[in-house]
Amino acid sequence: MPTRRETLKLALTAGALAASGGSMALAADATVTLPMGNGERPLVAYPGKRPLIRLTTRPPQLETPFSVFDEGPITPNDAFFVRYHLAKIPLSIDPDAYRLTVGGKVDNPLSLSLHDLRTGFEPVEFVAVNECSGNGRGFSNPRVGGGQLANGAMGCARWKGVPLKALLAKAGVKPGVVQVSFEGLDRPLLSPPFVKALDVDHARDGEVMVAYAMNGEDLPWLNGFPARLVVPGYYGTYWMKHLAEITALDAPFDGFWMKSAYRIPDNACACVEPGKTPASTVPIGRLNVRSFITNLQEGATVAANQDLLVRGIAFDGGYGIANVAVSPDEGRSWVDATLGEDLGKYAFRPWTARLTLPAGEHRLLVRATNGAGQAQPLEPLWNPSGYMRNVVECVNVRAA
Ligand SMILES: Nc1nc2c(c(=O)[nH]1)N[C@H]1C(S)=C(S)[C@@H](COP(=O)(O)O)O[C@H]1N2
Ligand SMILES: [Mo]
Repeated sequence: MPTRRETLKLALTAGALAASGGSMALAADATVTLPMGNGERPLVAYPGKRPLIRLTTRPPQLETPFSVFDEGPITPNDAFFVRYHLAKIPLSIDPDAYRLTVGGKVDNPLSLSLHDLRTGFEPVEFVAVNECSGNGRGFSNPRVGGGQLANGAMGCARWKGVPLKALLAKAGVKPGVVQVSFEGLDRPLLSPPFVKALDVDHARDGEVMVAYAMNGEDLPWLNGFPARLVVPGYYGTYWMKHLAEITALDAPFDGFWMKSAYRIPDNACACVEPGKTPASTVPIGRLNVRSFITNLQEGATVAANQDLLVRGIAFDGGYGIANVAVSPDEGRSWVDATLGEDLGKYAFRPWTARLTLPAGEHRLLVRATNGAGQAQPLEPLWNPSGYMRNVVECVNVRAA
């Protein structure tokens, strides 16, 4: 049973959502200008969230201000980005009435309460990055359609929940099942329902989780209360929020969001010549390796000829970060960074490096290499959906 405190919190959250008129179009506190054409965005505090960069109102889509990533390798719940596709997001959920069903080609269909999820299974816990496939899409050149995101559509949290494997085992997946599909409580106005699928072996790998806690608290409403899928190492599109239905399928799922959307060029770079259309595509999969400088803002002035601490984060799709290097001179030379606390192979890995810059303008670069030897490209790779951006990032500073 949810505690009195939880019920109260939920009532407050639902009340705040309803008070905002269902569309949740809250007033802006301020604006920010992202470094891209038409980059002006309002900063808006939604229920359970600090002011975040608003991309759309219905459904709400919120980006994390980049300075948050300098606070540490765990993204606070109130700063975690929000992405939805469908106009009708749930505005009230009764935690007592909520049920997660496991059905389709199974021997014993399940209907589980939140209480069942919390107490009926051995919980697992790990830290993992959730990144939207379109993170950084707004920097695509030539530009592409879709949400014009800067790099704030990512976050790293400690997730706790039930291994999907345990739920599927309890339901008894029938022989011949090839995929498992997932649907949440949000509903479309006109578009196809948001349903995603994983191959059954992936679904049963013991790592994919139905999470009911995030950084030691209930999931924030806008991040999928009361339970969501966590697919470590994979792009956020598979991390179904407000998870309601799990279905075992004896044929590959061919709904719109698998067959037509979230597909990448079927080649090693997931890229094509800018402006071209790929010959064939496959569903998006693991996160590309990325790294960011977090403590120096674009255009910052730093002290010349003195020890300069450069700090940031790196992550990848689960091979782990092997190396981070910083270049003080646009890539002519590289200085190895020192890797910080290891929160697990799916987590943000903090790093620090020390540079001494002579007086003048400097373009600092950062590049990560993962445990599989994959490194970030120096030139951006392009695809028509602006997915999987992972070019070496730069920050221009002036030493004086
Ligand atoms: N129910 C539901 N789950 C969803 C989505 C959605 O539109 N509806 N969007 C997905 C996408 S594309 C991303 S990037 C992540 C974003 O997770 P977040 O909003 O918690 O940051 O949620 C995924 N899960
Ligand atoms: Mo996404």
